Amino acid sequence: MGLTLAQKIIRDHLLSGDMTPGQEIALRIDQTLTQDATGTMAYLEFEAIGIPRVRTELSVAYIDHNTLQSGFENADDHRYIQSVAKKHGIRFSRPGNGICHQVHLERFGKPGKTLIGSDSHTPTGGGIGMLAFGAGGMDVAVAMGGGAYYITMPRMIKVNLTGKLSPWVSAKDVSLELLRILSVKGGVGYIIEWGGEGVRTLSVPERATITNMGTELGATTSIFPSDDTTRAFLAAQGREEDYRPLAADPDAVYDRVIDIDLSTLEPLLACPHSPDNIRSATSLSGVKVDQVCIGSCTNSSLRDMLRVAAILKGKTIADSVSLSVSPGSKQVLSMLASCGALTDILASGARVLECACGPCIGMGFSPNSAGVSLRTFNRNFEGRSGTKDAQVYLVSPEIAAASALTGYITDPRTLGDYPDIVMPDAFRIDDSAVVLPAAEEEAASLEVLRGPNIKPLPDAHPVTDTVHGRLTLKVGDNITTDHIMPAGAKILPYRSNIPYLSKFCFAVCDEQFAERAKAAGDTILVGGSNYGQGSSREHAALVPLYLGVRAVVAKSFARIHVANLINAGILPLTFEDPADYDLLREGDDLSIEGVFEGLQTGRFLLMDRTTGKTIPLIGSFTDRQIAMLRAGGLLPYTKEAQE
Ligand code: MIC
Ligand code: SF4
Repeated sequence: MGLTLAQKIIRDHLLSGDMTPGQEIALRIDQTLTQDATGTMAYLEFEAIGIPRVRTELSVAYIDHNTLQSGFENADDHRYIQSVAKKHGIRFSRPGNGICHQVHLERFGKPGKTLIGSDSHTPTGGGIGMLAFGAGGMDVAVAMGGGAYYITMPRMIKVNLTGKLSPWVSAKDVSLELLRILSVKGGVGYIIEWGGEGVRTLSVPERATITNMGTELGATTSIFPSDDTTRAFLAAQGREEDYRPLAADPDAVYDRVIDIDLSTLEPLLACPHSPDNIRSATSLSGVKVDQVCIGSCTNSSLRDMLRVAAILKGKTIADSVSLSVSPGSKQVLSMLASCGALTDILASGARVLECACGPCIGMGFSPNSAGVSLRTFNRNFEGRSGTKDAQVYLVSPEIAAASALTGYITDPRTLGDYPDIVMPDAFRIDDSAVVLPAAEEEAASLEVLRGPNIKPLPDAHPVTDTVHGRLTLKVGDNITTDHIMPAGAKILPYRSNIPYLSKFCFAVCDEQFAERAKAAGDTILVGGSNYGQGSSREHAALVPLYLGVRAVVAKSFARIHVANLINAGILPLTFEDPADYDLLREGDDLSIEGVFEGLQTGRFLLMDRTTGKTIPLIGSFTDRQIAMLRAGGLLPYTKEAQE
């Protein structure tokens, strides 16, 4: 029986476990990346492990999320990351060099390699045929130290592409179409492999848009084959030697096959407040727009920016619209400048922002009150833009530019001819913003520069035989990490200061939560299905740990978040019967007894001491996870293993 492309890369990197879906497997990791908002924590953890030099083929530390430096906190964190990178063998991509996923694709990604990154959109690398995963900072720290990355062996979905995209329809619409079909939960437990003859019609940046948005499906990762298009992209980046042809075996077996005929797709939008709330541009045309943002790791490639420039050329945006354009990298920005496209963008009335995440993570450019914001980004969760009542729609660069011109949601096909763009044969290569690490002999004497914003990690709390706590918060389905631990300009500078961050925990759902949890001592949280979807931020586990959360009981969990909970030593359990969720009320006094035995059998009993009800729970853990929970998380576990 043949193998899928992902299975082949897994086989080549398998350190332990068997490749049966549902079993835990350990993978050798070739490359890692971090960004600043999760990086400080990841490097503090790496330092705590105590390995002097990274053992990966390549590790890169990017600064792209918080580049405002509105106080010393952020500048100190950047300096800390730069100094830690220099000492421990990590490349440092300076602020301004671009968004981690875009730069990594351009300069470092290699077909057939494994990559983990402390950012949930690391699967962007799948656009170039990498097997790339988003992970918590601790997992990245362990991988930098040469340790394995553990995942549950996923099932395989093949998306079989036929046909060719029509004018004005682009890769973003392919992603949105798959979100329409599968929903934000539909990819959980799967790797999504893109195949079929339609793949040939998509460039590498278009493929990367699609693998980037696979994260929104909850998928473990997404991947495209590596073919002549990949070779041409790498050659244009001056690194054809990194090319390797890769494809699934012709007789590979998939658990599910989804057919998409590219020629039938139309321009789509994801409506507030979920990436799977899909409607067509035609059906929404005429909705008044206040703000348009173009950029983010989803749609900030040269191809996207040239397209936007061509649509805006010679025109002016509507008076009532505020338009931002953030090119994904220094390479993209400098090429836009040299070909004149930047002038077309500026002349239209757009504000050109730095090559960084910017508005995507609420770092400025929040919409006006109840504003309608069209964004070429990947997430439109409530409050993420920085404005609580904003109506955020996710769109392609084509819809974004067309709507900025008219002031209303516009089906771009109504603009007439699709403007042609010419992609260059060679990209402008200038890696001067990537600072190289020190040589090994010099590294030992280098000092790591720490500022006062860096506070110690919360104390580990090994799981006890009886886990007792108050139900201080009960939340519904699809709770995102943006609910658990919001980001944005006011909070992001404190990513290395857990005590300060804790004030904002769950504030989107309930502003009193942090105070209540602290007063309660220990907490057991209750959630609905897909709890913890979205980002990889381990702060969504570490901050609850700090506030006394000892267990989370939910209908189901998102992949990266459940790993982060275990890494933090918090017990994640699910209801045996999801209907039992309704039996629990906020304020109840809960306890789970016989936890040690439960960890072995996979069965637990939740006692509601307030109502006297007992509720069966399940949780199946590997020996490694049990040891981690009993040690109080991945860090104490790794340290114990080293002793
Ligand atoms: C996001 O898009 O939500 C982020 C900000 O990039 C996060 C990482 C973080 O919270 O720092 C992600 O996607 O993992
Ligand atoms: Fe940055 Fe937004 Fe991409 Fe996250 S989704 S990495 S915040 S651009």
